[in-house]
Amino acid sequence: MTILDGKKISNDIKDEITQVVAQMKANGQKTPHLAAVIVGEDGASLTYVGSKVRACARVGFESTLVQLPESITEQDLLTKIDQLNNDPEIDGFIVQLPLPRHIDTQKILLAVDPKKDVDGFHPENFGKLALDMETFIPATPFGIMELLRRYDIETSGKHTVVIGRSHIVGRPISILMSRKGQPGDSTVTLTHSRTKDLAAYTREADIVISALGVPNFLKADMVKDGAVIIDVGITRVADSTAAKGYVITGDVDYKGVSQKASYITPVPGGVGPMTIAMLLQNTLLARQRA
Ligand code: BQF
Repeated sequence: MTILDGKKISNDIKDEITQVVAQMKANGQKTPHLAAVIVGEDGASLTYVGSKVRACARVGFESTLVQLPESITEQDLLTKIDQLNNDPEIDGFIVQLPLPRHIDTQKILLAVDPKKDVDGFHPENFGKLALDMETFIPATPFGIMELLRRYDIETSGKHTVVIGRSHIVGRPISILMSRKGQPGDSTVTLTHSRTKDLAAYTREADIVISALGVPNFLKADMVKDGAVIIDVGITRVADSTAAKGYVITGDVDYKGVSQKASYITPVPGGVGPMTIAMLLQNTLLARQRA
């Protein structure tokens, strides 16, 4: 069994980006600049944007954190997005999700200039992904593909079972794994909350990608020997013995499933850190395409 070390691979990618940025600066080119918009004070969201801003500093990018109150109106948020769209200094930006309930997320994502949409959530970019056109691949699916690529895991002709049909992970990764190429060329089954006898699918899977958000959902008796296991779950589970009062728990019962897996991502330190690295990669691409 090989642990897919997302922490290490994400550091390799950040080192590679650091080198490219240093060269850009030496050539007198503009430094990539990412902006992150956060609405409200959700603890997990603040942690995530904090990681993104720190990662920018680490590779030599400029970054701007736009913190807006929970009470902001949809119109005022749209105005802020318009400013970022039209700011030549900003190469790419993200709107940290989830947004407060009084704001229509679809309307906000539609307002982001697709050329600066480094999360790849704009419908134009999602459509391009489905059609094999140049786009920004959403960071989490992009990170999963990069892990498979860097560990040289065979995906061609394999049966990949995805659990979860979210717009951010399940749906795009199912498209990417079925596209031509390596990684890709997989036969993909997309399962979800209405799937009957889900274990019948996962037991037949060569590759399982779980993006469900139910701690320890996938048990050893639900996977076949030698399967590749990608755990995208990151649920905070209360734990009074932990320093922060919670532990981050994946969808996979790691202890049991790792006994059968050929490759498996840990949580934390698997897909999560790759997400941050690929956001930086997309920001670099936005600068290079501008
Ligand atoms: C790790 C996210 C759900 C909803 C909105 C490293 C991250 C997480 C885990 C991280 C995530 C999840 C992010 C680990 C960004 C991934 O070591 O396991 C990094 O920062 N993520 C987000 O921005 O929004 C989310 C999950």
